[in-house]
Amino acid sequence: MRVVVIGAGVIGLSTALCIHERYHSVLQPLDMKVYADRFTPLTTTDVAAGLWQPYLSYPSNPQEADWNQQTFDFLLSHVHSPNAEKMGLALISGYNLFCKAVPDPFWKDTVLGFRKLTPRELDMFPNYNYGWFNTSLILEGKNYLRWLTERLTERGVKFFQRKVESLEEVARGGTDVIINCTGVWAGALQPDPLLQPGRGQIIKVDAPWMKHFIITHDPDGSIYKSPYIIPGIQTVTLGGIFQLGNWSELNNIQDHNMIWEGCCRLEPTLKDARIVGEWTGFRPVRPQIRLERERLCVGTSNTEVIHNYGHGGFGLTIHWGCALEAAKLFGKVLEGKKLSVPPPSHL
Ligand SMILES: Cc1cc2nc3c(=O)[nH]c(=O)nc-3n(C[C@H](O)[C@H](O)[C@H](O)COP(=O)(O)OP(=O)(O)OC[C@H]3O[C@@H](n4cnc5c(N)ncnc54)[C@H](O)[C@@H]3O)c2cc1C
Ligand SMILES: *[C@@H]1O[C@H](CO)[C@@H](O)[C@H](O)[C@H]1NC(C)=O
Ligand SMILES: *[C@@H]1O[C@H](CO)[C@@H](O)[C@H](O)[C@H]1NC(C)=O
Ligand SMILES: CC(=O)N[C@H]1CO[C@H](CO)[C@@H](O)[C@@H]1O
Repeated sequence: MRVVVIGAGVIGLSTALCIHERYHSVLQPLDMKVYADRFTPLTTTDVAAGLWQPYLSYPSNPQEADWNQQTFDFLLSHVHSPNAEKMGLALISGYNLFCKAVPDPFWKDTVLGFRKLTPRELDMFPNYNYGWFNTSLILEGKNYLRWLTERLTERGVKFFQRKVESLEEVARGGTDVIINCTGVWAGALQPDPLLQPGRGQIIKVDAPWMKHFIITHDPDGSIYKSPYIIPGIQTVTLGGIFQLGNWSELNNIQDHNMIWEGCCRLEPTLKDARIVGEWTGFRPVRPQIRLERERLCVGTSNTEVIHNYGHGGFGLTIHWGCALEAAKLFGKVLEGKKLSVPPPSHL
């Protein structure tokens, strides 16, 4: 069985690992390759703050709520393992701030200790008068991609730096299953009018005294367009930019000033923080994640494609649930190819 995974962000590498873990013992040999034109530290995943945090509104596909929950449970089960530090995984608590009362989010029972802010807590944030406190998880993309790469390398998975021009070219190479995890660039391989870039820009600072995340929410309800501060393992991410449809990969000075001034207003001690770096990235925005099978007929070859892209501003938050779903689809492909495989008991 020859499998090619396109994409080396969190979605590609976690899907590759999940499928390899579940099927390598029943498929001898399982020849898996990862093709990508960018690897860590140059992917969108490396730009993300890595907070476990769905959007506030219930997803239009209810399965996405389950995939978020499965990812939180998977990560929580690892948070006290000896691997957690290498994975870039840690507990983190913090504040969500609003200008007016809002309904509780659908994930309030997923995170730990969700509650509304008290008047004394709100006194710390003069421009806001409603909010939540909870404990969640941080999963830093850079560490996590390195960790996933090590696990895959141990399993004999091979990595190739190349740009895939078409799925057909990969199919002609004699691939049985292509797993398509190309993020915001998926549209270049197969036009997808539903997929758009949600441009973000972030500043990373050295501010080890910041121990809580602080996320403000725009009164008009649009997500990540107002200041947020998210401490990671080494540095703190400052952001608040979300521009739909903008493909500019350059850091912009107006955006820089908006982030810096907004975050310093929220947390004046940041004025003294040293800037470590600044990055721009594109959230793969889509009304729903595309996670489905498609058969590709090229000449005589019969290649199956499993698509897994369009994870917006919550790819780290939802990745493991999606990897589990992709592994289920992979099992169905095997059944279709009459490689009848007993379903692994833990799926
Ligand atoms: C500023 C910002 C902050 C964010 N913060 C968070 C957060 O706190 N929490 C959270 O959960 N999410 C966050 N996100 C969202 C998260 O980063 C994305 O949802 C996630 O990284 C998407 O992962 P991916 O693997 O699909 O894409 P990517 O990481 O972009 O990986 C795509 C891969 O596909 C490869 N590829 C694409 N096309 C081709 C091709 N034709 N040939 C070969 N290779 C190809 C690329 O080279 C790359 O390896 C944030 C995003 C941004 C921009
Ligand atoms: C891969 O997915 C992208 C979107 O993710 C899509 O545009 C592209 O057509 C897919 N490639 C293949 C070969 O299916
Ligand atoms: C896109 O972003 C760039 C960089 O921030 C900016 O200069 C440009 O005006 C933006 N374009 C649109 C259409 O928003
Ligand atoms: C623990 C945690 O932070 N959970 C949630 C708390 O609130 C933020 C703000 O939205 C959410 O993103 C987190 O998922």
